[in-house]
Amino acid sequence: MEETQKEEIKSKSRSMLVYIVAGLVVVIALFGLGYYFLTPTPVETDAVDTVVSNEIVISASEFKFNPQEIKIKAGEKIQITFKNNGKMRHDLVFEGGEFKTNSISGGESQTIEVVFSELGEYVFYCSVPGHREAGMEGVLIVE
Ligand SMILES: [Cu+2]
Repeated sequence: MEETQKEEIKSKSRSMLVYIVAGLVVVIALFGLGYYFLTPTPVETDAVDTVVSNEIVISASEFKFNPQEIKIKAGEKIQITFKNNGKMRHDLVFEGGEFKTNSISGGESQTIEVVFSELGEYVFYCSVPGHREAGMEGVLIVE
């Protein structure tokens, strides 16, 4: 073979390599896109198992809750987000002790899930000593 022919073959095989690499990149990109578009958006496990029909926010400050009266439907799962907008630590405790949050610092929040099956009125309060007496009390009405 002559030198020029060899050179030609070399350059041909080089450009073929470029095509193969480019092809691979395209295929990988398509797989990536397909994966991106076909993969279902992840759903939080909770959202699948549990239908949260109500979301309530109760905020606390010195020394009251807002709102102080809440109405919910019996037997429904209720998500209560307790926000401490005050400066001191506060918590949210439902009388009976079945549902309560942790004592959290000002600026923090905690979400709990509650279910009240029995109709009635349930008092909630802050269990930090002295706070309930100072006015941190409210009522949850289950209807
Ligand atoms: Cu408190």
